[in-house]
Amino acid sequence: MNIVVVGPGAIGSLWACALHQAGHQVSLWGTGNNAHWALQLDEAPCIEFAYNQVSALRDADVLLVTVKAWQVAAALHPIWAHIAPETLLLFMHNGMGALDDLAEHLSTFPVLLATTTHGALKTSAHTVKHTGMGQTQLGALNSLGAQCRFMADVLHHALPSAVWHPHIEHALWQKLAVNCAINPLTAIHHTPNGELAQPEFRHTLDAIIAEVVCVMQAEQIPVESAALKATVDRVIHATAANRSSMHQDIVHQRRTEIDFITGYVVRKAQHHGIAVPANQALYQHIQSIEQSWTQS
Ligand code: KPL
Repeated sequence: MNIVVVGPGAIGSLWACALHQAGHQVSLWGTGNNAHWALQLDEAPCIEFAYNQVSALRDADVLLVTVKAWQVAAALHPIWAHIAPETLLLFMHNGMGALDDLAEHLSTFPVLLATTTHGALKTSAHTVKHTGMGQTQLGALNSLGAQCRFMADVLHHALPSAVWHPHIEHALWQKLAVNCAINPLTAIHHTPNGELAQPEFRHTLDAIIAEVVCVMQAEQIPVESAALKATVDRVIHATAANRSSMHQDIVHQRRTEIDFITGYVVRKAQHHGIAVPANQALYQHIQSIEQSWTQS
């Protein structure tokens, strides 16, 4: 297949290399000015990708969009005109709500959403490490997307495991809940994920999760409080040495995904008239850190 990866950060680069190794014609689209971009995945030979080629966009069977949630609209704005209507759009990012303002654009394309637990780290502009095996779940955002279940096989063949989820919003909410619990706390306290297993975080973690569960129930997403707590604890242990993406963003003074993680829950809670004080406090705390950079 002709595949363009929009936003070759860590996860985008991992998929670009894996899909190339699986035999697809992959090219990259990003913010640089180069016509080619080399990437090396782990110890595999370096791959030379075509970069920012409009012809690749026009010929794309699949656009894999891996920019951060807050970058999606700006990344797609200059390229809409070049994408053929039958091109499958596959979005893979942390958080929810990034596509809400794009509904009109998206309605004419087959659209899929994906969430992955693979770990990837960009160790330089041209090297990416696959730091943890994971699972990718994908599913349809619209009825055109529902006809594209074959993409689960395409992804699975390139980077197992990948599975089709008939209600992808359920999987996205599960991941959102994990990110609500881990990301802001690790960013505020400057700790690796594993520190959250310490008893002093138990009360706050439980409060965050209980609030997210209430909002999920109001959104009619199937959820079980004890199971979600166990999932969060499992992720904390499995990624104990990692710094969460939000922690890394705060350290490097980059805009975080808070508006699409905790902010999304807070907005949904307001809509349903549910109080979410623990999440609200974390949301405001991260926002105030971000604002302090522009003020100084
Ligand atoms: O998705 C993550 C992130 O850092 O954004 C977790 C699961 C918390 C792993 O670090």
